[in-house]
Amino acid sequence: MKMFPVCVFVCAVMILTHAAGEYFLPEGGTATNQTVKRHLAKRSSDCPGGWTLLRGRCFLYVPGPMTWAKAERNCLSMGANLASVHSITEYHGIQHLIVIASHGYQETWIGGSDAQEEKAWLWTDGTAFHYSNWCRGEPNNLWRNQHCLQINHSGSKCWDDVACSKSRPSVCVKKM
Ligand SMILES: [Ca+2]
Ligand SMILES: [Ca+2]
Repeated sequence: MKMFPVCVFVCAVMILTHAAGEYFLPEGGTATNQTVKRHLAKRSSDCPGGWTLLRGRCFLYVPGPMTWAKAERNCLSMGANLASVHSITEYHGIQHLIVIASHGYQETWIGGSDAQEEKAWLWTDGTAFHYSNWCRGEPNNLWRNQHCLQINHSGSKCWDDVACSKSRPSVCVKKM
């Protein structure tokens, strides 16, 4: 009978230690359901199945060729956008993703477009368009009808503006 209070104390400490280790409870904080839920969500914030984590965002290569608008809508249906790219490292990461999935450097849609205003390139996910990897002489807006961004163009595997009605595989992105 005397052991009972000891056990209660030790067990409580063990449970609390375990809880703190698992859920990163703030010091002196209490394990309200909300706290635990929030920290669990943080811990289980890896990318969904099939998506690849690249520099804090989740990317998915979609092999089925679609027009640019259909590709964006397909990404939207998964809570994502066509991919924005913000550095050479990120671009290489996306290219690697495509090579792994398709065994080649397919010309692929990402989320850049100047359809709203010529030369005013925007990303569909709303992020700033400050990095680019255009091929020499691109974007050239050929026939005044090239407003969508494909990657892996030509031997240099660089960026080209093409007609949005072309069918291409695509890459989606979403936040973790
Ligand atoms: Ca254009
Ligand atoms: Ca072009």
